[in-house]
Amino acid sequence: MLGKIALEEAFALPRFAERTRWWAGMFAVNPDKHAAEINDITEQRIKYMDEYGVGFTLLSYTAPGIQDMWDSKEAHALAVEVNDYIAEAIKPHPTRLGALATLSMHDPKQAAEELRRCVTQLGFKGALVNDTQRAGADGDDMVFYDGPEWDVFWSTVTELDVPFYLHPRNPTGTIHEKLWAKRSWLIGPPLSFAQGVSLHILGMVTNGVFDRHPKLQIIIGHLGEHIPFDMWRINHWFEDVKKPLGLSKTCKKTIREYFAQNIWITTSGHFSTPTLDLCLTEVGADRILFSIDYPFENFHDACTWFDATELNDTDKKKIGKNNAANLFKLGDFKDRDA
Ligand code: GRE
Repeated sequence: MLGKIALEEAFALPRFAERTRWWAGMFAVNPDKHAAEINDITEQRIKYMDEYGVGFTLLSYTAPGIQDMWDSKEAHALAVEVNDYIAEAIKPHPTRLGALATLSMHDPKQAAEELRRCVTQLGFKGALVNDTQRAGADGDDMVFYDGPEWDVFWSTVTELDVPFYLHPRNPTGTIHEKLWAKRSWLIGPPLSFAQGVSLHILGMVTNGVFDRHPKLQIIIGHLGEHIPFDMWRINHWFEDVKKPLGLSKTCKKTIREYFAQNIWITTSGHFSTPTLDLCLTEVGADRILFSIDYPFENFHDACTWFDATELNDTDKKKIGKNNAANLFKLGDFKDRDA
């Protein structure tokens, strides 16, 4: 399919070569290739897009990124640097490349203002944040965005009318030490990423973020971070047990309604037809977006899988490009009408 849109696609800052190597050491079989691909914005990336029928890519700063920085001043300064850097880099390619804002999530007001700058002055299409923000004197605290103190931020997101991508990061501090250190092969895509993001998004659901901000649009990757598989059981326990026990005070709608009205899932890094079929049943084609997860995954696997998947033409176009083009209000991009 030509003109696909991909939106969980990472870049790094070339000056952080050592950091890129550290992360690649956990997640890339060929760290040199990975480093070259993640630092490139417009050469190899656009060649792959042309080869595999990707019309438009939305770029975001790689995990764990700013969410790994517990000094709030340093975190904000780097977020601004990253946003200015990528705005400049994509400028010559407005019909091929867009960007999602990188944000320091220490202070809801500051995060809201940087998002506003990125959207209104730099033309960014939304934000991507890597799960909880590390905080505290030694980085052992974690800031979740599901409490009322974040209402000022979510109000700005809905006022700007842009989506927010809740992306995973690695477990750190005491959580890492107690749960993952002796099970380190499970860190990342095998388990920890989905656990982190599903806890966070379901925290937003149960703490009433979507009831207070009914227009808010949140995207999660990896075909829904295990939640679609658990939809029936979550719904059963919310409706039949937790709501009679008090959950109904903060969470008025059903989990399926939040997925229909507020939550999107992408195919990033999860190229399985049986899982996609499950998601089509539990979430529906109107809420699924194609993505790759480059360079942690590759164009070939993502695109040849999606192109060969048997779907009716309408659903394939929705998932491959139309849903994302509408959600991000994209203008012209390559092969939009192909
Ligand atoms: C990502 O950022 O999406 C990612 C990683 C590491 C491994 C897999 C992955 O940062 O998808």
